[in-house]
Amino acid sequence: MGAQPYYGPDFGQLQRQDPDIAQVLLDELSRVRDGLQLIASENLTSPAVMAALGSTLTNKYAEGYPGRRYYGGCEVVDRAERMAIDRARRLFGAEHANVQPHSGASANLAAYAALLQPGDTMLAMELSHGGHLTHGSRVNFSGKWFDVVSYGVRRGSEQIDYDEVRDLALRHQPKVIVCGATAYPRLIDFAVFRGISDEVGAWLLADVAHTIGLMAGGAIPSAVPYADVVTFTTHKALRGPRGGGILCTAELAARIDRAVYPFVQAGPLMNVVAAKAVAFGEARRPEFGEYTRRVVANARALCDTLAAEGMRPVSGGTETHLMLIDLRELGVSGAEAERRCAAAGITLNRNVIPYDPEPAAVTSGMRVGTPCVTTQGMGPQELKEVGTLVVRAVRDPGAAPEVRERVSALLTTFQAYDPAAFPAYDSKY
Ligand code: DSN
Repeated sequence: MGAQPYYGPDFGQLQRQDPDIAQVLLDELSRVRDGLQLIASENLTSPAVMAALGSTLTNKYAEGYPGRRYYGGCEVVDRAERMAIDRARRLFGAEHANVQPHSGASANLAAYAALLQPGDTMLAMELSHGGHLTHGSRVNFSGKWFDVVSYGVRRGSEQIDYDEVRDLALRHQPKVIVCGATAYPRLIDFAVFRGISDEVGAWLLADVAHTIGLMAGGAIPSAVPYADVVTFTTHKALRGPRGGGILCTAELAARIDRAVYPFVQAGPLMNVVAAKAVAFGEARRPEFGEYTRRVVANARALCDTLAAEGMRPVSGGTETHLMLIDLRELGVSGAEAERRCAAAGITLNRNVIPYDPEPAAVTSGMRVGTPCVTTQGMGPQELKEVGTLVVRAVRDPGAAPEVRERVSALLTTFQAYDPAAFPAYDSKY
């Protein structure tokens, strides 16, 4: 498939001035268009979001907050940040929003800075059971600066062991309890976490980087009514620009704002803040709600197909946008499955599974998600086909050329960034 730039008259200028980088952009667009994107944390953001990102707002220094900046000339970008804050608050029903964090990791760093001192105790989900690096991994600041106690999933159900969470909380009296995960296919019971946090007098921090989009669209229950602080990213199922954000109660608003700026970050990326506002605006539309419900239905269809073909879903299924597959019965490592899928034009990632005997570079599992293919317009019927292609690619490396052909055939109808076949960006938007 030929790669055509999908937005902006400036692309010609880039091609003339810097053909090497222009070629990288075109090649990446070809890579996305020519393959199935099944990485659970990625999406295909809209041309409107792209336009905000590629704007002169990238030039503006705006340390501080709207109306309280440390630079002149901020009156225009102030409007973008106010709109982003206002839209985020209304979208999620939150008392306060900070839209400046550069990423989910920066949002977590700021949230911890607002609530903890170095050496304080926090309770969070073990990375190898689906948590995140910033939830206390020893190789991350969170594991170095705080006294981290980890909870995991039960061996049998492979779902969060809420009894263990409560026992650990009672024993260790953490100042913060973190819930939320990056490789957990089930819904999280925020009410139970709230109850445990209240019992031990801990702040409840919900890191819903993965699921915030599904919450925005109403496909799954929101963490906002339960958590004191909610950290999130804007580029996953939410389909906005790469970035982070924080929602919190009015009580914590000033602490969170001071933690983001000036404690953790200096100048906000105002083009990204404007793009976040665009994405929050898109997410308020009924069509986005439909999209998120379809993401979940598609994940279920894909998961059922994989399970029927002998790929065991961790925890027995999915209630979100992602599934975690245990590959041990197939005798294929996660790393090998990732390679075999790549050879067949399918992009996904290896992932540790709970109690994984293999190291993170190898793993016994793979993580598969549906935000991208759903944005491309695919439905449960296509996801069944995707499932059979994934199984074929993983089981038989020799089938790669045939799978690639079938992937291409599917993508002629559901091409990324093709206005003619891209319902998400239909002109009615
Ligand atoms: N890298 C993200 C993910 O893929 O889940 C988490 O930071």
